[in-house]
Amino acid sequence: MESTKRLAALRERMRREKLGAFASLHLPNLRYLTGFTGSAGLLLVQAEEAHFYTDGRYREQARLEVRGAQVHITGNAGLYAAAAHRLGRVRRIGVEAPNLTLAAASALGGKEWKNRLLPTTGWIEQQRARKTPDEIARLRRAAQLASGIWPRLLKEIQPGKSERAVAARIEFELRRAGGDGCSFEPIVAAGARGALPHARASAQALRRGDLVVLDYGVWREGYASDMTRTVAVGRASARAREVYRAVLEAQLAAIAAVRPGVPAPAVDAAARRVLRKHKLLRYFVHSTGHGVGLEIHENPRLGQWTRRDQPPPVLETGNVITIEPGVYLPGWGGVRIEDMVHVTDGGAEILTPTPKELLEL
Ligand SMILES: [Mn+2]
Repeated sequence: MESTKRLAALRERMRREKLGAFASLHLPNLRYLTGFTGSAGLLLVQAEEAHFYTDGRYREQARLEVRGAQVHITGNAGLYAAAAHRLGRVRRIGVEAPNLTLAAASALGGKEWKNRLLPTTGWIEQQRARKTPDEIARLRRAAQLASGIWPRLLKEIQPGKSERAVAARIEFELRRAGGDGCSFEPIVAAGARGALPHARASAQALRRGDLVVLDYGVWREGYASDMTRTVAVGRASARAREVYRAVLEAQLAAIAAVRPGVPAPAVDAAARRVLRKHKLLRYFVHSTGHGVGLEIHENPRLGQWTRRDQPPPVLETGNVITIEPGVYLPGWGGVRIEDMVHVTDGGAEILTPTPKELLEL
């Protein structure tokens, strides 16, 4: 049923843009539109019919999962050749420009591919940004699962333990709690390494007085979670507390700015305002957040908006986003605090139940 509605919305747009067909090959979009969870496929949508191409490995899986499209198993010639055959002389074929290689484009569109294929960006992703109640429920359960392992994780935060040991504990506990693995490689960054926003967990040992940034998430029922907390090993220094308070204040200000109809950059600006007041703005080197769903990073993006050719995204009821300001002081360390937030008619519902006061472990 979901797949029928989602395909109907795509077809409506195809009609408006006078497309003869639309080809999707981005796996999260395929899952969204048809339910297919495998690792290779191509969906060809036309006004009256839809065809799903995959290879022999997925014969049975596609039969069980795919809704709203006729399944075809392709031979050696590949997905594009099979779809090209079906397309015949159809013109104005919408393709997902960010996901289509030149090789695939010419296999799909033939010699005339430049004239036949119409590059599109974000058509399905825009639909995906607005979650259904079922998707919200899955995201809530994913966030709860990840938060559920937090108390066990804290036991691992001790002087002498390596960042890698903590990362391994995260992966283990997420699986054991019923997750389908990490939604991205966990970040565990202690001491000065905390100043690298995307540090990989290393062999470095935690030391007393370190701040440790822990950023992790889980896959559950197809949906990702994402959360970050920063804790102190032993007592935190006065400076650490000061920076922590400023980041928490920024995070709360950004959450308070979340409601339907608000441009996403306004939420980012709310976090920046607080950090500017604390003279920490120049150490905030990324955006305030991002949508999360079938992908760990998706629409809407919550950052500064510099484009003049199009308006910024506006938050809508049903968006699920992260709010994750951070401060990164080179040579000293970092603080980031991240929650998942559901945009509701009334404003914001925080999906991440883990408390946010500074823990000294
Ligand atoms: Mn995130």
